[in-house]
Amino acid sequence: MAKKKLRVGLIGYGFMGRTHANAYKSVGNFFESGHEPELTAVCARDGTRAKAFAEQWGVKSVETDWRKIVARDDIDLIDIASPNDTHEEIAIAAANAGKMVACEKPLGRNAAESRAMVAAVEKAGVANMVWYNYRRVPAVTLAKQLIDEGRLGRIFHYRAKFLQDWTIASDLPQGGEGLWRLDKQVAGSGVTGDLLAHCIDTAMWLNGAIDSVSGMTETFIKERVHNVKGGVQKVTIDDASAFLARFANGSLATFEATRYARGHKALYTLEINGEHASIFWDLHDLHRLEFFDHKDEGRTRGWRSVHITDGDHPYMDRWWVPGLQIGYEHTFIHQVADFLKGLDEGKPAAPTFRDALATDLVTDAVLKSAETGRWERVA
Ligand code: SOE
Repeated sequence: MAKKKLRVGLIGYGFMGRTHANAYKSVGNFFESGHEPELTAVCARDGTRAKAFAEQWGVKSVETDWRKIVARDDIDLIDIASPNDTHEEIAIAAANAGKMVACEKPLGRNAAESRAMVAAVEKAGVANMVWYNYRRVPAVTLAKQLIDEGRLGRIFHYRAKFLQDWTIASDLPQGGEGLWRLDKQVAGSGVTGDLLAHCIDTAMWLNGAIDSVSGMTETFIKERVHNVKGGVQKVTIDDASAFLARFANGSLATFEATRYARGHKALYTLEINGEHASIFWDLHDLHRLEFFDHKDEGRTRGWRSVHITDGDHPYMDRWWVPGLQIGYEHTFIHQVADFLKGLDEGKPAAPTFRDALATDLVTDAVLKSAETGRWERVA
């Protein structure tokens, strides 16, 4: 059967642009679908570098103005992999032009921006998704299956952290390429929107809605040279952010993210303690799920370290042979595969813009609580 082309216009060619391009190119080799992505255009302000990206990744054409790519008739999906301050305007224009929209996380710099984006895609009735890729780590997807099957029973605790150490140097500038995550005007917030947003998305997927939060943030380096504005400027992002939370299901949670945990590069861990069983997962060892089941026979009961590489594990029947693991880039391939499946079946692929708005409502509440010093309800 002839496949329907999904002509992608990719905006942004940085780290995330590469993960997305790789996913579109690889997905068809491993997952069947009636839709076949084609990298039709890439857009970036620097035409020479956009051209180099296009040559490397086999993208058919190059634009330097995102409005042109949105206006093109030969594009079905606009994929936004550019810095956070561009998401809202591009997503709304794309939806208004009737395009499907995929957007890097966080959806908006704050929930107000995300709300406007949700309204635009829902009004236009176009397919949409946000790249919260860690849901598609097979071990994390398996955790979701186990929870949904009731294997953990009532959940008491959720614990997540995302630790990095790349901004400790006080002479690291803020702003511009590779460093816009340090510039609040562009990023919206620091680690709250960049790292905790991942933890929150996974947490709400696994354990339901978050009702209220009590947060604290800190900016350890108060001033940095600004690559775009010039001179030494105040740093206004949060370098570290931690919060307590109450979930709607009555469970309690702690969340922590920082870029000042010397020695940790991307240590995203989560632990869930239920009445019957507990789960622990660590991004540095992403193909393992640690599982403790109290129902096991007492004398040999203990934490099992399950190697999530067998054919009956989520997504793994599409890859190599049992025992051989996959990695970070595969989470993006899985996300495209699920998006294509959604198109085949006429169903939305999660997380949609609306799902990602829920995350931004939590990050807004965390930042507000850090300011007020009070518990805040999630709007
Ligand atoms: C920040 O360093 C970052 O690249 C995030 O922006 C990504 O979302 C995360 O997956 C890895 O870390």
